[in-house]
Amino acid sequence: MNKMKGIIYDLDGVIVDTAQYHYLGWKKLADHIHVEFDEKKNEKLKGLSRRDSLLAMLGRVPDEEQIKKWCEMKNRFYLEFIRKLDVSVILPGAADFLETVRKNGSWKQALASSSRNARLILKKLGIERFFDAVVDGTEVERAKPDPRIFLKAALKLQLQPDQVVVVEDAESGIRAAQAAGMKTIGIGRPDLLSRANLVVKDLSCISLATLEGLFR
Ligand code: B16
Ligand code: MG
Repeated sequence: MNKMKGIIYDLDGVIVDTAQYHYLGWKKLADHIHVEFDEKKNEKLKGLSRRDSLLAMLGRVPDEEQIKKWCEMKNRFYLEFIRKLDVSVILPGAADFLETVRKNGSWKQALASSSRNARLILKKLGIERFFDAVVDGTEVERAKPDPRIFLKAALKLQLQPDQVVVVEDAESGIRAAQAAGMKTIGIGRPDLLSRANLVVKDLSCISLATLEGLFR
């Protein structure tokens, strides 16, 4: 049996804080098409795919052509906002944690993000070198809470689900990881992520010993 273990990270809300730019992109689209939208409504979009976010924002299902057009428009706005992205969006403890795990050598690391822009963001921030595998929103048909994104990441790491812990900030992501048979660490509010094996504020609050403890 393979002794290696794996960590699969979500991107937005775990490693980087790009949520503010997603919000600004949706807000610009909402203003453009005269739909009411604010930060409170935006909370419900957290972790959803681009298409699901649009439908949640509208509260209805327009025809496919319209969906495509508005998704593309939101993405253009989003890309404008992240054009000058810099390392200040990396969340507390994330870079150090990725580095520590990498150096330790007995863990493989993967990224599993619903974002179709995930690779671009990793590249812009110079952090793609930490990951042995990446699965992004272009590679999966079904968004979280469907477990397939995490199963695909584990497959790329050549690990079984029970050798893997998933780090997620969205409830849909925790559900997806559990459906995949993986351990879970929630990043954020314990009341919202109570399903997770462990909930912490950010990656500065955990160590390799914390990870090992989950497998004992
Ligand atoms: P894009 P994650 C998710 O990233 C974001 O949390 C979510 O707000 C966004 O709608 C989704 O990616 C799709 O992003 O429009 O760039 O494809 O949390 O799964 O890393
Ligand atoms: Mg997230």
